[in-house]
Amino acid sequence: MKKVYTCFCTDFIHDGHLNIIKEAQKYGEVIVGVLSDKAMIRFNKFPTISFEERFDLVKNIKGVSKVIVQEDIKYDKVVEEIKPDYVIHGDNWLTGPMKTIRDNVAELMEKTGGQIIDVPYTKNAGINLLDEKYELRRGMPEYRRKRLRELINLRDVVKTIEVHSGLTGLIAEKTIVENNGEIDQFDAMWISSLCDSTAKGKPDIELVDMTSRFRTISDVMEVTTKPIIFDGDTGGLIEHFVYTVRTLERMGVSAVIIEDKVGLKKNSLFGTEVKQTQDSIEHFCEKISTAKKVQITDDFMIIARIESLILEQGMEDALTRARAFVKAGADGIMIHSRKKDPAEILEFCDKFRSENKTTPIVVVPSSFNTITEAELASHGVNIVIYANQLTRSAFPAMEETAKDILKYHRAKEVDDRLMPIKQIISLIDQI
Ligand code: SPV
Ligand code: MG
Repeated sequence: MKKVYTCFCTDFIHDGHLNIIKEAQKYGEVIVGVLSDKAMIRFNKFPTISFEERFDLVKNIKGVSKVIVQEDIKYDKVVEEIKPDYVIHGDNWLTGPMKTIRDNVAELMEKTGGQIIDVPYTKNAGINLLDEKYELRRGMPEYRRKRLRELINLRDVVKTIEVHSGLTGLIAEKTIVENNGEIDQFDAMWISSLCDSTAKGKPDIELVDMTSRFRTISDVMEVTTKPIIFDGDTGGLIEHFVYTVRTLERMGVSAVIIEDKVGLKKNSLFGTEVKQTQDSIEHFCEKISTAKKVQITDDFMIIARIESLILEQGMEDALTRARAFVKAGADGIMIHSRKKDPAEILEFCDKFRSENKTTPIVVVPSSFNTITEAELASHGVNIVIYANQLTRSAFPAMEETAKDILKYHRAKEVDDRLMPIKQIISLIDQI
C-alpha cells in the first residue's frame, strides 16, 4: 500500500483538515505529522493547547492510520524516515511565505520519486469563524501573558520589536519573511518609553503618564496576539509601581522592565552627557521585591535593567547589581550599553552566565547593532529588543513626503513611494 503524508499545524480540526484526510485516503495509507511547538510558533500559530492534546486531536480522526511528530517546518527528516509516495497539503502553500516549504518538499519528492498533491484549500463561514476564534484566543490575557516565558524556553532568542500604536502592532504581528528557505517573524513586542513619548511629540522623561501608556498598550492589544514587554522606565515610587504591576498583569502584559535610576529620568542613550542618577542597590531591590509580592500570576515577569555601563560605573558594579536584583526576585536582567562595540555587553553576559545559568538576559542592540542575534544567543542572551527602529524609519519617510508635497504643490511626485490605498485598507482586519 502506498504511503500518503500530511502535516497538521493546528489547535482544532475543521472541515478542511477532514477533507485532506478524505482525499489522502484515495491514494493509500494516511500518515499525519503533528508539528512540534517549537516549529509551530514559526507560523505565529502559537499553540493554545499542549502538544499532547494536539497529537490526540489528530489521532482521533477517522482514516488516519499513524501519527508522528514533525520536529521541523522542513520535511527532510520526515521524508527520509517514512519515504512517503505522496505528500498532500492545502493549495494555500502555493503562494506566500509557505511556498518555501512546498519548494522544500518538491525538491525532496524529486529525489525520492514521490509526488505532491495540492488540495483546494477549504474555505467556508464555519472555518473562518473557528480560525478567528482561535486567533483571538491567543490575544486573551491568560494566553498572551504566559507566552513570553514559553517563548524563552522555545526560542534560541526571543526577537522583539518596538510598537507604539495599533498600526505598528500590526506590523509586529503580521510581518513574516521567507529567507534562505526559513520562515521568520517577530516573537514579541516592546512598548518603548522613547517611542511612545516620541509618537506624542513628548520627551522621554516619564512625562507621558501611566494612563496614557496603558492606552497605548490597549491599542496594540486590540489588534495583536503576541506578548508584550513594557518599558516601565524607573517604575516611579514603590507605592505607585505596585499598582502599575497589577494593571499590567491584569491586561495580559508579559513583562515590565524597570531601570535602576531615580529622579528625573533621561533616555539612556544620552549616557553621561546629561545628569542621570542611579538608584541605590538597596532601594531598587526593595522596589523589585515589593512588586513581586503583589503579583498574582506566575506568568508575569519583572525584569531589572542595569544602567551601570551607561553611567560608566564599571563592570563590577553591573555584576554586583545583577546578583542583588536576582536575589530580590527579578525574573530577568536587562543590561544596556551605548557603545558601538558590543564587547562590554558580551563581557557582562559571559561573566553573569558563568555564575547564573538560568535568569534570562535581555539586550537592546541600538548602538552595538553589528552583532547578530545568533552571536548574542551564544553569549547567553535570551531576548533581543529592537527598541526604536520602526519609529526611526517612519519619521524620515514622513518628513520627506511632507517636504516634497510643499515643494511640488501637489502629491503626484511622492505617490510612487507610498503604499497603495488598497493595500493600506487591507492591512486592517474587518470583522
Ligand atoms: C526605550 O526604548 O525607551 C528604551 C531603550 O528604554 S533606550 O532608548 O535605548 O534607552
Ligand atoms: Mg525607555
